[in-house]
Amino acid sequence: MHRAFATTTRRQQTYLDGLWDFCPDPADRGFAEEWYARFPSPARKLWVPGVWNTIPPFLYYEGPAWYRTHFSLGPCEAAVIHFGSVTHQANVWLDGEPLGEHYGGFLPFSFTVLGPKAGEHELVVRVDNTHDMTTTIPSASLDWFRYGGITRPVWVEPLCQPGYIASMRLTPSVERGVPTLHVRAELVNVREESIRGEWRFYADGTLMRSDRVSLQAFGSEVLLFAVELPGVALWSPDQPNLHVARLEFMGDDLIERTGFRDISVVGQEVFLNGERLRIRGVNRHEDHPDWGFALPVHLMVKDLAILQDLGVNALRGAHYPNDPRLLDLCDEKGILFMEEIPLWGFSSEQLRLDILADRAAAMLWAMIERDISHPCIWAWSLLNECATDTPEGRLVVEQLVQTARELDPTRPLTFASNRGTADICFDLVDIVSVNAYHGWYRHDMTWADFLDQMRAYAGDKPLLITEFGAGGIYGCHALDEGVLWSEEYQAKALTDALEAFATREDLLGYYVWQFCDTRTDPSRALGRPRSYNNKGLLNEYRLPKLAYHALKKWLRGESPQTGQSFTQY
Ligand code: ADA
Repeated sequence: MHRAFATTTRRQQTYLDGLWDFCPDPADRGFAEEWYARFPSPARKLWVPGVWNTIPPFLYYEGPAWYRTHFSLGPCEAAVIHFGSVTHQANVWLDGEPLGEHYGGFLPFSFTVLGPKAGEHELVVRVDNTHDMTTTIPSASLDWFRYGGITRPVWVEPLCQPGYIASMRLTPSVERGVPTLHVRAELVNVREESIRGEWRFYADGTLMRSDRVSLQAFGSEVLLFAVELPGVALWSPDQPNLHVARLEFMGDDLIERTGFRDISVVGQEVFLNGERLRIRGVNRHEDHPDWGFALPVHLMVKDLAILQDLGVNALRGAHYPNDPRLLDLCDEKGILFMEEIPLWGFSSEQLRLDILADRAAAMLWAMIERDISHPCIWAWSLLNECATDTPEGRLVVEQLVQTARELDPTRPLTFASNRGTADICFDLVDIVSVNAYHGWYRHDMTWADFLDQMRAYAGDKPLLITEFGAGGIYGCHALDEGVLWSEEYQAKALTDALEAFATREDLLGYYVWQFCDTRTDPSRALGRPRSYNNKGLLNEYRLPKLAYHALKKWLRGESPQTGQSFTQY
């Protein structure tokens, strides 16, 4: 399944999970030797969805690699082949013929094949996870591992009728107190003759709208309408009420799930359904030693159970669009989510390059398009630690703000900055978000002074700490909490920061860096023992460190240092 619920009652969906033929192509010979038509033999086998960098001998392989599988189709009008995510460049062939290509890991794409023959088909994908400093997002400078692979499900949908629903985007909002759903859907005709049919839109099983529509030969029609649902229960972290929307057209249907909540920014505060919001969150990469980016669903369920045990109310999907199933689970559990594109650490020289600015806008668009219906998403983040203290950074932020607002005027926008008071882009967004590591990378200023400084700078906008934390190697203990890399040091640095935050009524909240230890780029080994980013509250196998227990106590209103109860703002 590519979602945590069924997305259709009518279409057949064949998931291509399994062992695919696999051939790395370090010399990049595959195109010239037409591997899409003659796959090298004998081939290795690799599990899809997955990454190749968890399996010797490909632990550090970066470059092109080819995958092949087979599937069969019965008689049908057309078939759609969906990819949940390929990191990062994908070129796809069906039966030796090119279907198309896609750039942008962590985001979905699909191809529609008209009139495919019934029987066996061969699907070949060339995946390239090469990262560079001038064309790719993310770039080659990273603090996470540059995994390559077909990292999320691939599935085929045969379409047995001429008209089908190509997409459905739901934007939930609460307008003048009334839960409202803005619907955009695209209906497509896959036949060479015009067709006419009825569409029907249901909310929680009740027919809300219907109409007849004519589609030209191979034509399409966009439906745009809003439905009001007065009286339906709102979504909130305490009561994550969800609602099901279903669109039907000529024997096809698509299902999406959503929830209604009102998010507004007023001065220094953010309100959720009229109540002052406080973020108590953690940052989380999609990473595990055995799975890389391609986390199985049971691990997502486990991670969320750990987060609930910890007592946080929010996740930041640092630093890229997360698996939609994780977002579905956050919707169900009432965990607030901040999502961002992997525009991480780009310099002004990079941001000046059109290809990067265009790719960033395209990725932002695709992320919002994919995830707009999730009630758990309370804000979009445009980037992380880029040159937002330069005019080049400002131009890119302007472009991204415009892109995001065009698609989703309902959610606040922000970006995570490490430029402090030198940042020149905060006026363009709704929330001032800062990453800061006092007590770890920096010892020249206290948290209290930093927060005073940032408050003065943020003026009448909400202030959010999108990252803070310290390194601690699991199992490394010291009698003295001043010993760097010990669990004791990490827990102390975290608690010091939390104590400073607790005195600030004007702080929207914080996200700890980070949920668990994550594999990082080998070039960072000197500052990253084990080649891991060791700032996790848990280690990479999800075993808790002292910092986990300290935060858990803190979130229950008990000071880990004095054991006394206190009130948090
Ligand atoms: C940055 C960055 C994170 C991580 C962190 C760290 O703030 O955004 O991805 O690299 O620093 O651990 O230093």
